Amino acid sequence: MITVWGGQTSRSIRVVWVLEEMGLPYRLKQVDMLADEQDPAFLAVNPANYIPAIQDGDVVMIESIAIMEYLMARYGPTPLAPAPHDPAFPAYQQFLHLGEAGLATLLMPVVVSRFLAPAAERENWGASWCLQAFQKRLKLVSGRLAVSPYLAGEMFTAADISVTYALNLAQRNCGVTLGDAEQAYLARTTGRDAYRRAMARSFEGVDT
Ligand SMILES: N[C@@H](CCC(=O)N[C@@H](CS)C(=O)NCC(=O)O)C(=O)O
Repeated sequence: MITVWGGQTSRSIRVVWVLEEMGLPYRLKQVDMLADEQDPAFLAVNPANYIPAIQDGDVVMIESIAIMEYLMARYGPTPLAPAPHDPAFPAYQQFLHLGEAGLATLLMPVVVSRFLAPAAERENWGASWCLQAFQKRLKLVSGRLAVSPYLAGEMFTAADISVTYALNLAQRNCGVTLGDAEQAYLARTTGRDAYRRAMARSFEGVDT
């Protein structure tokens, strides 16, 4: 059984969403990243103390996109991951990684400045720069959605799972206003049954 260590509104939703799309059994353990003390069992899995992480038999993995790629490769094939010879593959690969490396990562300084920094440090140059860089890179998503319903093309893939998390985070916690095309796109991706199940599981509580 795959164990996912995650949190309710964290990047673990990407992992749980992939598991739900693929119909794989898993159990979910909630980690409170703001707690003063962390569960030693979790720290044994990820001594760097961040989520998501998975345990699958002897395999331990950290980093949401890497975990998604592992699950799709180990338990696929799945339409979530187009094969390398598929014409959709280059765009798939690009947007799968853009979602974290190019978008969500830039939002972390914005989130911690807004919600965790001392009042005097909330408005800071670094966080403003990150937000501007995010807006610039968002043009890649908007341009793609102007010509296709999903980021890899006609079909929903894991690239959409990756980028949907980043767009939701931007809207929810960073004051970013998305355009009509991006809103319609989010309605398409988050309207999927597997997303609804993943959200329900993530908010359900702790699996033993
Ligand atoms: N690049 C990592 C980012 C992970 C990350 O930033 N996780 C957040 C929750 S969504 C976290 O645990 N933050 C607390 C920390 O880093 O101390 C991934 O995609 O998994």
